[in-house]
Amino acid sequence: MEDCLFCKIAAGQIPSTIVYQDEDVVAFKDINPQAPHHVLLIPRRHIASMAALTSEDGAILASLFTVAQKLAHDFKIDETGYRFVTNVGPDAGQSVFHLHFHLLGGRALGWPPG
Ligand code: D5M
Repeated sequence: MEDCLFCKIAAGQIPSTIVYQDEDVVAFKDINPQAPHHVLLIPRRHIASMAALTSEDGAILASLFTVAQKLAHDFKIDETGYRFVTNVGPDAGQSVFHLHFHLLGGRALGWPPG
């Protein structure tokens, strides 16, 4: 989608530190990390947020979760624990309107989140 920051990152038009990519999913380091390990996982295809998902999107969600599981293992945060979250809309603080999941780990994470 034109003028979408994460579409441009997925297309390689804006630099990022990519830690994983395949034909459907891209994972890159968050520019403002909130934990020792903080990466964003996105579908290459533009989906504005979780609120825009449909029953047709099961396969891409499975891919996102499977890649997150692999990265958590690679980062060795599966031994201690990690969080995999998506923000939806203003009250959750969503700032980029291309579906993305935050994978956070490497420190104890508080609950409830701020
Ligand atoms: O999270 C949006 C996240 O996107 C936020 O944690 C910063 C991150 N971000 C913004 N621009 C970039 C670039 N250019 N590279 C990497 N990460 C970026 P949200 O859940 O929408 O608040």
